[in-house]
Amino acid sequence: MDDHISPGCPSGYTSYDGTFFKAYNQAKTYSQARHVCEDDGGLLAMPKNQDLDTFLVKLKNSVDSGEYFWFGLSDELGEGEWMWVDWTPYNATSDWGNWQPGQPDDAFGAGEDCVHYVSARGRGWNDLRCDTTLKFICQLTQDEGSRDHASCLMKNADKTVCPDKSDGSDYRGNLSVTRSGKTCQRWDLNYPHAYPYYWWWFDNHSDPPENYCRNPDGALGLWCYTTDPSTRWEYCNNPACLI
Ligand SMILES: [Ca+2]
Ligand SMILES: [Ca+2]
Repeated sequence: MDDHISPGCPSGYTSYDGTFFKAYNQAKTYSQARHVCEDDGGLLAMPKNQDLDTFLVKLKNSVDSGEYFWFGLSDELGEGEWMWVDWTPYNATSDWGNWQPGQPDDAFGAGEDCVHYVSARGRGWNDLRCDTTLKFICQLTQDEGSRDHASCLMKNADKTVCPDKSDGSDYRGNLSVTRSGKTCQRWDLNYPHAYPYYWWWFDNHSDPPENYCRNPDGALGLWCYTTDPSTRWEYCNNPACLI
């Protein structure tokens, strides 16, 4: 079934403010994590302001609230010379940050040069040895990377699946992106938007509850809840065969 989905589209990314993010549920060193993000066509996530930081905390807690997650900030190249993974300099004393009290402290003999979120039991950022294995958060490169990702999802939707009904209510294809390019929220998840139609899904389908565009409620066409916290739901483009 997954054969329809092109290997060129990294899966599981969530859109926020026009950029796509994914919290990986597997532990890697900082450098290995950076490579995984690069293979997806992106970078480790960069929470450069409070709103994005708040979003990323929720995202990683929805994947695993008990673990630490790397993001893209380090002083590997020079002690105290902090740099975002896109090479933007960061001043740990004057720039906005969400450090835990007393951090960064470059503790332990070999130093601590890579930054991560602590678990939901605490809060904020801490520097840690870069060879520690932690879970991690990637982002697709702003603008181009995210635009490519949205069009990649659209292009790879299975266009051979045609609904008989013009409102798409019997559509069972794998389109999972809205008209404006936002990734759909899974029907069985309550985040970022609560009260999805998962009851409908489980009553009517034996498919796994993916994030495909559907019309469960007599709407004018296919739609989905979106993974963008600022857009609760949006219509999807009807499959080409419906037009
Ligand atoms: Ca350091
Ligand atoms: Ca530390």
